[in-house]
Amino acid sequence: MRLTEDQVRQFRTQGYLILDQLFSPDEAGALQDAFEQDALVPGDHRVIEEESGEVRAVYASHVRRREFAALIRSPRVLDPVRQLLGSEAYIYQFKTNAKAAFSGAGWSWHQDFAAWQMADNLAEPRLVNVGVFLDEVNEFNGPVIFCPGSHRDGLVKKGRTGGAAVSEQHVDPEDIALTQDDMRGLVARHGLTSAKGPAGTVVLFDPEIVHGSAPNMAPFRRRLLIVTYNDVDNVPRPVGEPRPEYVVGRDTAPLETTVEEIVPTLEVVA
Ligand code: HL5
Ligand code: SIN
Ligand code: MN
Repeated sequence: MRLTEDQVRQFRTQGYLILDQLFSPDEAGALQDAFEQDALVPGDHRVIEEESGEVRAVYASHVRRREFAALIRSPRVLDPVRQLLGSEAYIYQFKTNAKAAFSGAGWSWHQDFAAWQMADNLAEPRLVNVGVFLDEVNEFNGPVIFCPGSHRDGLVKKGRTGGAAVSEQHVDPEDIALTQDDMRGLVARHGLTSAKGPAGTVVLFDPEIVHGSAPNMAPFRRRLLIVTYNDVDNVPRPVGEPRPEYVVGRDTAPLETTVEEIVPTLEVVA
């Protein structure tokens, strides 16, 4: 699996790239079922929305469910990731942002690398985010909105914004949110675009692209899985205690692609 030159150019200039239905409806169905089960497992890796009591995010499902272990090693994602990084890769973070129907809250405007530089003392933005749509994403259920090309300006600001209640489980984008003034300038320069498509669609995006999303007021949910791969030579050097392993992976061995299927093919018994 290799990206074309055009696709690589699009990723480098715009900071994101959509791969329409990279996974089949059957595969998306298997991932939905696996997530449904995994979202029942309580623990600090599961972030609950204060207002609605609904699940906001679930971290590290790839260590609990074989479907997600197969997904992160699938040549359909791992090959393009290594191509874009030009290096071997490991899992920095694995999360699913689940936006419940009618109530799922939004995510403030932010840049991911601002969180990882601040919280993990990560040196370089040598990561690739792979967003996998577990559900169809449309204009109604809170798609991720990108400020295309904004990754090329580098970090707009460093450190916490202040004001927001700080989550102990993860860095909520609210903690590092860009201001209205920041956004006015960025949008005047770059405009906005959103990532939409059927379940099974994948969006690759840069760790410095400015992004966020609105609440979900539609009667259908929007579960977006995001796998963040890091260059194996760019491991974080936290000052003090590292963050929990569910939020920042510690297995930095180069990932190998697998022939394992997300939906196992049935063996025919003679
Ligand atoms: N929640 C992530 C973390 O590492 C950071 C955010 O979208 C990624 C900004 O704690
Ligand atoms: C979202 O799930 O809409 C936001 C994704 C992100 O910030 O990584
Ligand atoms: Mn983000």
